[in-house]
Amino acid sequence: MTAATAHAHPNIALVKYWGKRDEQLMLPQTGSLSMTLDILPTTTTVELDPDAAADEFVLGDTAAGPAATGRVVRFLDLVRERAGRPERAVVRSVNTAPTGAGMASSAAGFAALAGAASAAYGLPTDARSLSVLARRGSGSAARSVIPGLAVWHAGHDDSSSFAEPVDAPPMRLVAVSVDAPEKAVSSREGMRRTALTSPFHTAWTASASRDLEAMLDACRDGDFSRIGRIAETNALRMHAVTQAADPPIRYLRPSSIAVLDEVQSMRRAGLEAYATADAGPHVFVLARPADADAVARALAPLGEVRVAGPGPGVRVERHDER
Ligand code: 2P0
Repeated sequence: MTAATAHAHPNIALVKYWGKRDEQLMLPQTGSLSMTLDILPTTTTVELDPDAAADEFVLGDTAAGPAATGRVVRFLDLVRERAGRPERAVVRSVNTAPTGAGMASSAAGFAALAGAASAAYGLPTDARSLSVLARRGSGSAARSVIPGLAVWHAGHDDSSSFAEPVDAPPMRLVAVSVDAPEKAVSSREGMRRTALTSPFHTAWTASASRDLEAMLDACRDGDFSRIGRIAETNALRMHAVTQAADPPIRYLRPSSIAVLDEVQSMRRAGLEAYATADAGPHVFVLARPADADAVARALAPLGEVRVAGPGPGVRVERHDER
């Protein structure tokens, strides 16, 4: 039997991905930029079993449900096709993100699965190959392969759509998990509905492309204030385009808005911080390292706070063949 284990972390986009150009290949309409975090890692082991008739997916201590298992099996089918190997596998994944923290994302999960499956089936494990492969499981997983700040190039075909590192000034993200129900509309469905029905969708893709260019400039200049302003504006534009869908999609809850308001008043009081939020109610606040604790203290009454820094990319451990 051959087995491999990989570790990966969640990432939060500072310029968001919200729309696919090709659902089959998981090509995004626009590029995006994110920070891979140093908290809440996922560890995944893939063990090939030549005698098994089907793949098995164990999440934590229990067998995963049919939807999650189906996504893993489709991903392994792609790996088997690329590797030219037929073996089925047992996939064991341990996610340290507590349920409801808003970071039980598929990004860390598919980045770790791409790493472990590539090593187990004998595919290349360099960052670019893993980023291309992880993308096929979940778009944002392409970015969790990369440490720290990562730009995911939209690309024009399978091999040109991958993430790579970007230099940026030292920053922290304060995760604020608010008290609110989890999203009712998945990102995948949300993106689809937005593209099909939101009259602002064309404006969104144009502005997201401009935001990415401006963000890359700001990162090159090491300009924290500009990075923060672009991130907050871009996030609110993403929420605006989803709210204009039919039926409307609203991910932000009153408890999320309270955090956005508090971040604005912090700035007025001279503490520089900027907010972003994904397809859920939780808010992530960008701060300079020296300000992160003060920002976390100010936001603690509004939710459960965790201070995250830039984290490592995917790490692969190959096990001995037995
Ligand atoms: C992002 N999100 O850039 C955006 C912003 C959520 C809001 O990528 O369909 O799990 O698997 O490619 O990557 C979440 O969507 O969606 C996401 P699929 P994914 O982080």
